[in-house]
Amino acid sequence: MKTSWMLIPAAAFAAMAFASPTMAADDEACNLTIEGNDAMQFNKDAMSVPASCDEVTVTLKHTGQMAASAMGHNWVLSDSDVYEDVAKAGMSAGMDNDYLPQDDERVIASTDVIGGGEETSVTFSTEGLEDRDLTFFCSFPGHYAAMNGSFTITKED
Ligand SMILES: [Cu+2]
Repeated sequence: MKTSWMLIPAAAFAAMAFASPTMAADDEACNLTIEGNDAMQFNKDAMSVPASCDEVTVTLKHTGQMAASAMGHNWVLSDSDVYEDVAKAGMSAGMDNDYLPQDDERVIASTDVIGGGEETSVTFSTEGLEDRDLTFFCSFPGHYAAMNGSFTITKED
Protein backbone atom coordinates (compact mmCIF):
# COMPACT_ATOMS: atom_id res chain seq x y z
CA MET A 1 0.00 0.00 0.00
CA LYS A 2 2.84 2.37 0.69
CA THR A 3 3.77 2.70 -2.95
CA SER A 4 0.45 4.26 -3.89
CA TRP A 5 -0.11 6.69 -1.07
CA MET A 6 0.80 9.78 -3.09
CA LEU A 7 -2.18 9.17 -5.35
CA ILE A 8 -4.69 9.53 -2.56
CA PRO A 9 -4.61 13.31 -2.04
CA ALA A 10 -5.10 13.91 -5.76
CA ALA A 11 -8.06 11.56 -5.87
CA ALA A 12 -9.59 13.16 -2.81
CA PHE A 13 -9.14 16.62 -4.30
CA ALA A 14 -10.79 15.54 -7.54
CA ALA A 15 -13.72 14.10 -5.62
CA MET A 16 -14.20 17.35 -3.74
CA ALA A 17 -14.03 19.40 -6.88
CA PHE A 18 -16.47 17.38 -8.96
CA ALA A 19 -18.88 15.69 -6.59
CA SER A 20 -22.33 17.21 -6.49
CA PRO A 21 -23.64 18.00 -3.00
CA THR A 22 -25.95 14.99 -2.98
CA MET A 23 -23.46 12.51 -4.38
CA ALA A 24 -21.21 10.31 -2.34
CA ALA A 25 -22.22 11.83 0.98
CA ASP A 26 -22.55 8.36 2.42
CA ASP A 27 -19.28 7.25 0.90
CA GLU A 28 -17.40 10.22 2.30
CA ALA A 29 -18.89 9.60 5.72
CA CYS A 30 -17.53 6.06 5.58
CA ASN A 31 -13.97 7.25 4.95
CA LEU A 32 -12.21 8.57 8.01
CA THR A 33 -8.74 10.04 8.36
CA ILE A 34 -6.71 10.38 11.52
CA GLU A 35 -3.20 11.70 12.09
CA GLY A 36 -0.45 10.64 14.44
CA ASN A 37 2.58 12.80 15.24
CA ASP A 38 6.05 12.76 16.77
CA ALA A 39 4.60 13.80 20.14
CA MET A 40 2.79 10.46 20.52
CA GLN A 41 -0.62 11.94 19.82
CA PHE A 42 -3.57 11.23 17.58
CA ASN A 43 -5.38 14.35 16.37
CA LYS A 44 -8.76 12.86 17.32
CA ASP A 45 -10.13 11.29 20.48
CA ALA A 46 -13.41 10.24 18.90
CA MET A 47 -14.38 8.86 15.50
CA SER A 48 -17.76 7.85 14.17
CA VAL A 49 -19.47 6.58 11.07
CA PRO A 50 -23.18 6.32 10.27
CA ALA A 51 -24.75 2.88 10.46
CA SER A 52 -25.43 3.09 6.72
CA CYS A 53 -21.75 2.34 6.08
CA ASP A 54 -21.37 -1.34 5.25
CA GLU A 55 -17.63 -0.81 5.24
CA VAL A 56 -15.39 1.79 6.79
CA THR A 57 -11.97 2.88 5.58
CA VAL A 58 -9.68 4.50 8.11
CA THR A 59 -6.58 6.23 6.77
CA LEU A 60 -3.76 6.89 9.21
CA LYS A 61 -1.24 9.61 8.37
CA HIS A 62 1.94 10.02 10.38
CA THR A 63 2.61 13.74 10.20
CA GLY A 64 5.90 13.54 12.07
CA GLN A 65 9.43 12.78 10.94
CA MET A 66 10.57 10.08 13.31
CA ALA A 67 11.18 6.51 12.14
CA ALA A 68 8.67 3.74 12.73
CA SER A 69 11.18 2.02 15.02
CA ALA A 70 11.23 5.00 17.38
CA MET A 71 7.80 6.63 17.04
CA GLY A 72 5.74 4.19 15.01
CA HIS A 73 1.98 4.39 14.98
CA ASN A 74 -0.80 2.12 13.88
CA TRP A 75 -4.58 2.28 14.16
CA VAL A 76 -6.24 -0.63 15.87
CA LEU A 77 -9.88 -1.21 16.77
CA SER A 78 -11.05 -3.39 19.66
CA ASP A 79 -13.85 -3.57 22.17
CA SER A 80 -13.23 -1.01 24.89
CA ASP A 81 -13.08 -3.57 27.67
CA VAL A 82 -10.19 -5.47 26.07
CA TYR A 83 -8.16 -2.86 24.18
CA GLU A 84 -5.60 -2.42 26.94
CA ASP A 85 -5.05 -6.18 27.07
CA VAL A 86 -4.63 -6.25 23.29
CA ALA A 87 -2.10 -3.41 23.49
CA LYS A 88 -0.12 -5.22 26.17
CA ALA A 89 -0.15 -8.46 24.18
CA GLY A 90 0.97 -6.48 21.14
CA MET A 91 4.01 -5.18 22.95
CA SER A 92 5.49 -8.67 23.17
CA ALA A 93 4.43 -9.54 19.62
CA GLY A 94 7.11 -7.16 18.34
CA MET A 95 7.58 -4.87 15.37
CA ASP A 96 7.57 -7.80 12.91
CA ASN A 97 3.93 -8.35 13.87
CA ASP A 98 3.06 -4.63 13.93
CA TYR A 99 2.89 -4.91 17.73
CA LEU A 100 -0.29 -6.93 17.63
CA PRO A 101 -1.09 -10.47 18.78
CA GLN A 102 -1.51 -12.57 15.65
CA ASP A 103 -4.82 -14.21 14.72
CA ASP A 104 -6.46 -12.61 17.71
CA GLU A 105 -10.18 -12.04 17.29
CA ARG A 106 -10.07 -9.16 19.75
CA VAL A 107 -8.40 -7.17 16.96
CA ILE A 108 -11.36 -6.01 14.89
CA ALA A 109 -9.29 -3.97 12.44
CA SER A 110 -5.70 -2.79 12.25
CA THR A 111 -3.22 -1.01 10.02
CA ASP A 112 0.49 -1.50 9.62
CA VAL A 113 2.85 0.41 11.89
CA ILE A 114 4.16 3.44 10.00
CA GLY A 115 6.76 6.13 10.57
CA GLY A 116 6.93 9.85 9.88
CA GLY A 117 5.68 10.96 6.47
CA GLU A 118 3.98 7.64 5.78
CA GLU A 119 0.34 6.80 5.32
CA THR A 120 -1.63 3.57 5.56
CA SER A 121 -5.23 2.49 5.67
CA VAL A 122 -7.55 -0.35 6.61
CA THR A 123 -11.03 -1.20 5.37
CA PHE A 124 -13.35 -3.30 7.47
CA SER A 125 -16.98 -4.34 7.67
CA THR A 126 -19.29 -2.76 10.23
CA GLU A 127 -21.31 -5.94 10.49
CA GLY A 128 -21.88 -6.86 14.12
CA LEU A 129 -20.21 -3.69 15.42
CA GLU A 130 -23.33 -1.64 16.12
CA ASP A 131 -24.16 -1.15 19.79
CA ARG A 132 -20.65 -2.16 20.82
CA ASP A 133 -18.42 0.02 22.94
CA LEU A 134 -15.35 0.31 20.72
CA THR A 135 -11.97 1.94 21.23
CA PHE A 136 -9.31 2.75 18.66
CA PHE A 137 -5.71 2.94 19.76
CA CYS A 138 -2.06 2.70 18.75
CA SER A 139 -0.41 -0.56 19.84
CA PHE A 140 3.19 0.67 19.56
CA PRO A 141 4.76 -0.02 22.96
CA GLY A 142 3.83 2.64 25.49
CA HIS A 143 1.47 4.53 23.20
CA TYR A 144 -2.00 3.19 23.91
CA ALA A 145 -2.53 5.15 27.14
CA ALA A 146 -2.08 8.44 25.29
CA MET A 147 -3.22 7.38 21.85
CA ASN A 148 -6.78 6.13 22.07
CA GLY A 149 -10.32 7.24 21.51
CA SER A 150 -13.88 6.12 21.04
CA PHE A 151 -15.23 4.66 17.84
CA THR A 152 -18.97 4.89 17.35
CA ILE A 153 -21.38 3.65 14.73
CA THR A 154 -24.25 6.09 14.83
CA LYS A 155 -27.75 5.06 13.90
CA GLU A 156 -29.78 7.34 11.71
CA ASP A 157 -33.44 7.82 12.56
CU1 LIG B 1 1.82 5.26 18.31
